[in-house]
Amino acid sequence: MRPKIVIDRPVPAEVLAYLSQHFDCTMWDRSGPMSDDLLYDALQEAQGLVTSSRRIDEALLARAPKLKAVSTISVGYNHFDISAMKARGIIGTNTPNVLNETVADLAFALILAAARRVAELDRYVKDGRWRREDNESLFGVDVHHATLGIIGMGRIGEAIARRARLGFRMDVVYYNRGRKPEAERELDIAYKPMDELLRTSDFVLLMTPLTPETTKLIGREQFRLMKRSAIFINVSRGQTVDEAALIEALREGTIRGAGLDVYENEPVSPDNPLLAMPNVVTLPHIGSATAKTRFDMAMLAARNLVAALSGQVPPDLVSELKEL
Ligand code: 8YV
Repeated sequence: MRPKIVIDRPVPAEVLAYLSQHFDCTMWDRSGPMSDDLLYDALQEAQGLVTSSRRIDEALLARAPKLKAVSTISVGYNHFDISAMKARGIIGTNTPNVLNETVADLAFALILAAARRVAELDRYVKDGRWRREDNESLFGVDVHHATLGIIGMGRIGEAIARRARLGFRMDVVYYNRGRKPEAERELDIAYKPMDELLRTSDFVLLMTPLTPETTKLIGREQFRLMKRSAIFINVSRGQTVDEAALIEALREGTIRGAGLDVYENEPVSPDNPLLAMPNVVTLPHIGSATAKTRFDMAMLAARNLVAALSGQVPPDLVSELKEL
């Protein structure tokens, strides 16, 4: 009998067809999330789960007695409770690399939009408020030749740095848990201690995975170190920032503006003060969201699950679960 798996969100037909060659698949194909109760029912007999952001903790694992592997369609796996998964011997996989360039593009969209006030001025034109030819009140700040500070120099960080150096002739400094000598040489970027990066950057960009060490990494103290002209960009996870401190920093003019793809709570609440600030560009967590990249991520997640359930080491086994 073929193993049963659950896919708790719609995936492209080609990906489902591939999975169906190997497994008996139950896929949630409606819009909106699959409820916990329906998922728990489906998980009774399942050996595998494909998801993208569902919390994989003891509460879920206790309802999934036959589960062996969870494959997430995301590079981030902060929704994996690693110790709960380890305790039950559950394998976890993610989808690194296929999204690097796509997320780097989006990071630059936020940098440019925040610096040149693209979203705010789009509204200005469409509202019919453009009356004079030129107007100082519409001026922005330069991106080219400015200093970009990247916190988190992984593969996406490198793709952002490459765009900044080659395309915009920016100075790029970075902070990371460990230094990256190869990236420093290849991209001509410089490592800086965090405080120095915060003090000297025109754009501070957060691209770090969410871990206990990076939770609220940027708070009131860090915003105070930044230039008053600094623009803060977050394409990592909302919880890496103290959102109340960010709101305060923007309100009080401690920094100039922000470009955000992620929030403490998602979907962001319509009454979140960030949404009413003209100097903040807000996107709905779409870093990797192009049709091609989302397809590639879903297919990679499928391949990871096929490997995991056929007794091979999946290509993208998450490192903390490697010694299982
Ligand atoms: C995912 C992401 O699409 O890969 C990640 O870590 O943040 C996104 O690309 C998102 O997790 C889907 O919920």
